[in-house]
Amino acid sequence: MAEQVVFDKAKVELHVHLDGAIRVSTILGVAKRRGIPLPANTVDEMTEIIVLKQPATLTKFLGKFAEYMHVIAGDREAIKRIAYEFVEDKAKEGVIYVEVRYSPHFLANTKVDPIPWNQAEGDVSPDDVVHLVNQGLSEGERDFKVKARSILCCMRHMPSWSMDVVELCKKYQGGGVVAIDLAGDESLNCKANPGHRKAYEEAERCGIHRTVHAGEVGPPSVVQEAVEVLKAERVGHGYRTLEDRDLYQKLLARNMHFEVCPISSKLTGACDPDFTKHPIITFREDKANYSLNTDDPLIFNSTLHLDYSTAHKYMGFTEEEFKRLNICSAKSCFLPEEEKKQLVDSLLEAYGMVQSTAF
Ligand code: PRH
Ligand code: ZN
Repeated sequence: MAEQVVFDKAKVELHVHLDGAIRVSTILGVAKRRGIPLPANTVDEMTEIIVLKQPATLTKFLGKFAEYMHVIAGDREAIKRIAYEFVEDKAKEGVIYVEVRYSPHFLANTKVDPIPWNQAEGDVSPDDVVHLVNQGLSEGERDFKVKARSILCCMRHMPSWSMDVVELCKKYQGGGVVAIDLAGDESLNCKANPGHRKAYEEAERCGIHRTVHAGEVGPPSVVQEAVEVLKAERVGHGYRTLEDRDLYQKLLARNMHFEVCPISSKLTGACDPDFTKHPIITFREDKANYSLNTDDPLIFNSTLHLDYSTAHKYMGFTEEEFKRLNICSAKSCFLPEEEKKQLVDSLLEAYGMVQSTAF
């Protein structure tokens, strides 16, 4: 999809999945090296298979990961490489700080129960995955001058993994992991299982930051549960919050951060495909705290520029609003306070908004 660059300034991205942001050329290259057959041999043909072109459902969208995850999962070199290349791709989009998320279990191939992609059992554990991703991200940071941190995802359909996920967050808290997330199919499995609840309690107890995919396709009650039970500090998507005025007002008053993903929300069927009716317009009018994000650029064949140009073209977003929402994003990121302050300052400087202290 060709896109126009409407905001060519420093940006912060808070909601993007590592396994939804892999280069098609890397999938093909790794498959060839590992001797894994794929239904296509060229980038164009493989793109055609992976990409969602028309609005579908969240369930159909989530099925797309199965087209290629078995190629990357369980391969040390590939896992590190996708993290490294991810940082390079973000640098090209003008991102200066990114929080990238993934499920350590989905990229492992040890006896994870059940083995996610039907691949052969091997010796790459979820812990190894986190270590490899951290390495790839930090080498990317060094080479491309983008600050990259990660968020580990629990999956709604696999509550038995959630305690492992929070333990990994604790273990790698100083190694680049900043938060826990709950992703997956909210349409099939709305209420957070006790396994997820326990993991989030432990996260809060240990000072691990918390975000939850909620109100993307699920009702406002899922958002309420995310905030009140799971103690989410940010909401992934959160569009359907608007259906409950009281809840929305309460979250506005608390300055809750919504991680908005416009292109994603159209193609997963989460929102009306008519962008002029998008919930982000209400968020903007109410001066809510939200970010603009890609979610899964591989599957949507998109870039962050496309999300920005869509907001500009169909929703009347201005440069001023782009600056405001990026400052909100920086203020809502999961970095330690001092680093967060530095990030906010670097945006203010990049936007020419620094108050001169010279007399
Ligand atoms: N909504 C819910 N789950 C999502 C989304 C979307 O924002 N995008 C990715 N995912 C899930 C996929 O199953 C992916 O494998 C997993 O999150 C971890 O990145
Ligand atoms: Zn997501």
